Amino acid sequence: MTGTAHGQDAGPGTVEADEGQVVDQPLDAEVRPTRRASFVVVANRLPVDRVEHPDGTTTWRTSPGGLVTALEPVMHSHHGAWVGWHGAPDEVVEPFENDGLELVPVPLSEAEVADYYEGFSNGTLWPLYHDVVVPPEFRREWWDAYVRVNQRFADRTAAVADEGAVVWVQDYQLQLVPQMLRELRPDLNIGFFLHIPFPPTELYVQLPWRDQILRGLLGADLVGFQLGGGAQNFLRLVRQRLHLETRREYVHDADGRTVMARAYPISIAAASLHELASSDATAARAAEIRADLGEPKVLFLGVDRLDYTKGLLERIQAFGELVAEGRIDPEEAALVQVATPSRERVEQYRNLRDDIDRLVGRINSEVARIGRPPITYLHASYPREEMAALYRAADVMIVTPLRDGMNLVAKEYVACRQADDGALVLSEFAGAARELRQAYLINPHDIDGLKETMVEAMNAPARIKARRMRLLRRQVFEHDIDHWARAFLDDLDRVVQGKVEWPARPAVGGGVGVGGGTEGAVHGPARSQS
Ligand code: GDG
Repeated sequence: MTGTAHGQDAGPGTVEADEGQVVDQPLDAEVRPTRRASFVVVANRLPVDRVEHPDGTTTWRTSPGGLVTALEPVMHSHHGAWVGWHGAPDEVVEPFENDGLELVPVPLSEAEVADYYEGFSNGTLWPLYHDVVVPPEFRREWWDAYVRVNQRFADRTAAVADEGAVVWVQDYQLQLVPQMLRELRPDLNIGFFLHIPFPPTELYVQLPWRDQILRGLLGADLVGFQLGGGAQNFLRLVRQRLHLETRREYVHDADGRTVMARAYPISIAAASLHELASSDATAARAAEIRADLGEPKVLFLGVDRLDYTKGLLERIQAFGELVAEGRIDPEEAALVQVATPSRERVEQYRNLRDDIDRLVGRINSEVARIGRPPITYLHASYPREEMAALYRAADVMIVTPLRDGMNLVAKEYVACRQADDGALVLSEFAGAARELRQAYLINPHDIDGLKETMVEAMNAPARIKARRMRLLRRQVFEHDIDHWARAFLDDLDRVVQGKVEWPARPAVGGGVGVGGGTEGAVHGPARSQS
């Protein structure tokens, strides 16, 4: 397998760089979009990467990643704009059009990348929201940068959004944007979706800026979470910390607006991924992968960003012990682990990489025989086609996060099945476990349990696997990315059109909401005007 960076060739979604030019302007200069848009996505990163060619020319190419994978189909069905960082620090790039989308680059200085992105987003919020798997750091200069950069995102979004546009803000890096944007543009309809878990209140309240972030999110009309539990945590905090009235999924905000908080489990473009996996080229590549690995009877596969939340060490440890104990014969079974490079300037990620290198090296070296090592560890990023071939080739997919908002890899594996074969071993701490009940569910902290389940999945009779996979496939194909986006955008529309009634308070007992407010009153969720 070749570890090429994916998509090196110019192809669809590639534009020449006479558009998207670097200009000599301050970072906070006013932005001039080429046109205004009625649908705007705001995310930390633009869905493109710049490619510099040997002849000195540069192009922009559609880039991979969880969020991009998730939103691409939605953006293409709308004529929209996308606001996000273009990936290079200390550089101002003019808005440009790519593949029918207006792209609005948000510049970040080198220090802001360190403080807003690597610092507050990935050193404070990411671990805090993932059950403090590693200790979050609370640094005031990181928070200051987070506020400043969120304001810049809000300013740029306000410049590109048309009157009354729908703006969909994405994820934990931009939680202050809804409120900042509402202050600038009360005419906008604002949705926010959090891709990672929203933590239990006991953990969340550690955050020194807990109230500011809750207020930031409440600037949206609709706040979406992966799971109902996240929405519940948020609603509880809004009551406890901000003393606002909530009833069922609704918050009655101080300015008289109704904000809805609800779960929208994200998914994948299942049909198009299945089509890719079904092609002759993918079939040939899948066969080639198995041949290169020595035609194992059972091919285990792991695919993750290299992140401490993903349970990579637990999984590799479990596989290594099964090999050492002779319960997995390395002549007959192999593990391929793809670990896509991620956040490499953050210390904990560098440490994790070293730990995995050591563990894989130890396991492979302990199998004292000449031939292929039992673990093929690939610290690289691959094209979509190669991912589809890997998924197609694998007999047992192992997804073991310690905490994960959803986990798209689990759904992608299911979508790539050609028949009701294969087995999915899935952590109960991935959001996906709520929907994929027929997976082999495991607790990744319980290495013995994980080992038992890996053996069970490996040896399960075809008929048992088929029954499970049939149900998994139905779930994934019936709840795809279009379903997710439609559900969110339809609800956003209902909230802003005033179709969602502030629920009447139940007569006695029951009722989720507590707190002050007008007893029994029914408010239409008025759209706030300036
Ligand atoms: C966050 C949340 C939530 C990985 N390596 C390659 C590659 N990938 C793709 C996978 C998948 C995506 O990246 C990873 O998505 P996940 O959902 O597994 O995880 P996060 O990156 O942590 O995403 C997560 C998600 O947002 C969406 O809301 O599910 O819980 O943490 O699509 O296939 N793609 C290619 N080459 C690689 O080497 N092309």
